Formats: sequence, structure tokens, C-alpha cells
Amino acid sequence: MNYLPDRGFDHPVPSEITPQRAYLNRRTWLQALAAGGGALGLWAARDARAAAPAVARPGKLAALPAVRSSVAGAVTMEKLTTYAHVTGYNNFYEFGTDKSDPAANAGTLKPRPWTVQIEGEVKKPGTWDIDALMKLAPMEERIYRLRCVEGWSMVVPWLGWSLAELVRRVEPTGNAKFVEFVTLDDPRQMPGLRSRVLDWPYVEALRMDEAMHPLAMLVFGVYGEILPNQNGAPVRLMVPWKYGFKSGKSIMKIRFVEKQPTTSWQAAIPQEYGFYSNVNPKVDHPRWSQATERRIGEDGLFAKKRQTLMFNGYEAQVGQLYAGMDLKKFY
Ligand SMILES: Nc1nc2c(c(=O)[nH]1)N[C@H]1C(S)=C(S)[C@@H](COP(=O)(O)O)O[C@H]1N2
Ligand SMILES: [Mo]
Repeated sequence: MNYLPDRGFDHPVPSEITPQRAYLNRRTWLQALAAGGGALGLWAARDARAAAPAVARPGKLAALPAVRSSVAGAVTMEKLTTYAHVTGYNNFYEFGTDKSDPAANAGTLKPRPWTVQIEGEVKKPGTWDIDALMKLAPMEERIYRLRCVEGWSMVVPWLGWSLAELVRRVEPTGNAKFVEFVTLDDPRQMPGLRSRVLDWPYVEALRMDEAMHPLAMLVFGVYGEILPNQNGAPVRLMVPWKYGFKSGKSIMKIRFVEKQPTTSWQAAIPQEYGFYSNVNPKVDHPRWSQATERRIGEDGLFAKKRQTLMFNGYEAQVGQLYAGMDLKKFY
């Protein structure tokens, strides 16, 4: 049984949800309650895993109870990408550059104990223990499209809460214009750091208003469980309207700064990867088109490419952030 019927390109806002669809949602929700699983993520996990191909999995991880998010646009009705693909087809160069490398190699990452350091232009800098940080806001399940700059996409049920919750808590000063996210860079835990593909540590950043947008998410879990290492345990970013590389993994430092930071991919190949990196079908990568994408799991003989949507389908929610900006210039 599928989690929900595939609605293709239809990205319903709540008002567009048909009565039948609302009924299906409610029925499935009631089934989950009857089965004793209050967390929506848990039943999502069971259903999609049943249909997943048999590839290496990290095994049973701790459940992470969550409620379905009520943030506008946070729950797409599209068919979920299987757990096997979400956790077996990854980009995490700290563990190698092949899609199967992170799942194969990330066992050396130690997500506990873990702290996240808050630095820079904030009134409340300091070090958060990961378990305390996780409790800062109620855990929500959100189902986001993930569009990689390489031309593929997934639909993933993440668990976490709005990054804005943390930003508000640490009280940025008037000088804070950007937020920088720094990934762990310990070569004993991350064998890929010995390669020179990027100038480590992996750094990503957002403008302050982007960081405050409710769809920008700090992620602690996926498919009803804590994050597997290959997906960026114990905490990663998820910014669904931007190309996947903007969503840094295994974050150990969050820095509030005045000047626009140079991010890792921008530093590596500036003519190909910009600071904004909003998903945009009209702005091609210098080496390939961004007009279409391949949905992971739909790669059969008759699988069609999908049209890539402006801001990855989140234009209604985030378009205002870029009003008046030349998106070809600010790619
Ligand atoms: N630290 C770090 N974060 C990273 C990456 C990486 O190589 N290192 N890859 C990015 C890219 S290109 C993508 S598409 C997403 C993939 O996330 P997923 O493997 O959970 O699907 O992570 C992003 N975050
Ligand atoms: Mo990516």
C-alpha cells in the first residue's frame, strides 16, 4: 500500500485538498492511532518501507515521535521516495563522492555526544547539547521535495522544526545579516576529508530572512526515526526551495555574521554554484539544463522526467523573499 496516491505535479494547498483526499488522510491517521503509533512518521515509515527495494539499511534506529506540521506548504501529498533510496542514495562528500559511499562509510560518524555551538552576532551565544537542542521546539513531520542541483529529486518525510525557533531563541543582534552552518570536520570520523574535492569544513549559509522563513528546517530525523548518519546525523538543515547542497549535514556550528559568507561550493566553482542556489528551471547550470529532473525511484524504462518547478514548488511561500531580485544574476 502506498503512503498516499501519487499526485504527480499537483502540489495542493490545504484549500485544494479534495474531500476524498482529506478522508484518506484522516482514515490513515486514525489507523495509526489505533495501531498505537501517535507519531505520523511511524506509519509513513512502515508503509513505504514495505515497498522499498532490498538495499543496505542502517537498521532500526530510535523512534522520534512527531506531529504533522501545520506550516503552510510543509506537507506535500506526493508519493514518498522509499526509505532505502533516502538512506542509500546520498550526497555527503565527507564520506566519499559516490551515491552509495555515505551509507557504506558513515558508520564512523559519532552523533553522540554532540554539541552545536552558536557564535557571532547574537545576544545568547553558547553551546547546546544535541539532546537539549532537540527539545527546543515540538518535533514536526514535514514532507518536502528535495531537488539536487545534479538534476534528481526525492520526496522525504523529515522530522524537526523551523530553524526560526532557534534563531529567535539566541536573539540575533542588529548586525546579524547572514547565518552560516558549519559541518563537523574530524578526519577520524569522516574519511572523505582526506580528499581535496572541497575546502573543508563544509560551510553553507542563508540570508537572515531565509533563515527565518518557517519552511527552513532543522532536521533531526527521517521516516519516524532519528537521522541515519549518512543523512547528516545528528542535525542537518533542510531548505526545500533551494538546491540540496544548501542543506548542510552534521552541523556543529551556527554562526551569525554581518557579511555574506563564502560557501563551500561557491568557493570551489563560483561560476556554477551561487550563494542563493534557489531551484529555478529557467536558470541552467553551465553544464546542464535545470528545466527537468529525475525522481529517484522512477527510473524504469518508461519513467518520464519531471518538470522542475520554480523554487521547487514553494514559490507561493517563498517568492516574496526575492521580489525585485534578478535571479539570473543572483543564482
Ligand atoms: N556536510 C555536507 N552536507 C551536505 C552535502 C555534503 O556533501 N556535505 N551534500 C549536499 C547535497 S549535494 C545534497 S543533494 C543533500 C543530500 O541530502 P540527503 O543525502 O539526505 O538526501 O545534502 C547536502 N548536504
Ligand atoms: Mo545535491
